[in-house]
Amino acid sequence: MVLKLYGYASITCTKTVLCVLEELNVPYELINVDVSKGEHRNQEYKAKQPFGQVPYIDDDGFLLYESRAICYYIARKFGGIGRIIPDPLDIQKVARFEQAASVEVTSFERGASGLVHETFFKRIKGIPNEINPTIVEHYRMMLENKLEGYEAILSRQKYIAGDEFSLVDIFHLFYGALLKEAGFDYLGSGYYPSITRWWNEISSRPSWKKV
Ligand SMILES: N[C@@H](CCC(=O)N[C@@H](CS)C(=O)NCC(=O)O)C(=O)O
Repeated sequence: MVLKLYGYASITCTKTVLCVLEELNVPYELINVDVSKGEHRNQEYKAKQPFGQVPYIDDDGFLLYESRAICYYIARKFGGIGRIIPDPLDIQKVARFEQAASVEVTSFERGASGLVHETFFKRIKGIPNEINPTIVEHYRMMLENKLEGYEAILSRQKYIAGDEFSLVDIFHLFYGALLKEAGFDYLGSGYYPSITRWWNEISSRPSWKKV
C-alpha cells in the first residue's frame, strides 16, 4: 500500500512533504483535505491530527503529523540517509545538520511565517484591512536581522547545513517562496548575494518545481 499524504497542496506546508517525496521518488497518494472548506476542523480529522491542521501521513496504518517529523520519517525509510539527512554515525555532520535545522525553526521560520501570515494570508483571506503595520515591521526586522547571519553562513558554504544539499534546505522552500508572494523578495533579489545564489539553486530543483 502506498504512503498516503493527507494535505492541501496549493498553499500549505503539505508542499514540504511533497517535495521530499518527489526528491526521493517515493510512490504516494495525495488525499486532498480542503482547508478552505474547513475539512480539517472536524472531530474525525482531529483524531488523526489533534491540532486540526495539515499535513499528516498514513503509512500502512502508521499515522504521523508535523511536516518536519514526517520528512525525517520518509527520509529514513525511503533511502534519504546520506542523500538528504546525514549518516547517524557521522556525529560531526549530524551536529552541523541539527544546528542548521534549529536555525531554520528559530531564525528563519519565525520571521518569515510571521510576515507571510500578517500580509499575504490576510490578503488572500480578503481581510487586508486587518494587516497591522507594527506587526509587519516587527517580523520584517526580525527576519532581516537573521538574514545577515544567513548571508555569512552561505558565503562560506554551499548549503545551509554544509556543502551538501539536505533536508534543511527543503525546509526553507515553502515560506521562502511565500515571502516573494507576500512582496518581500529577500531571498531571490540579489540584495544578499550568497543567499540568492543558494535560493536560486534550491528552488530550481526538479522536486520543488514539480511541487
Ligand atoms: N508545525 C505544523 C504546522 C501545521 C500548519 O501550520 N498547517 C497549516 C498549513 S501550513 C494549516 O493546517 N493551516 C490551516 C489551519 O490552521 O486552519 C507542521 O509543520 O505540520
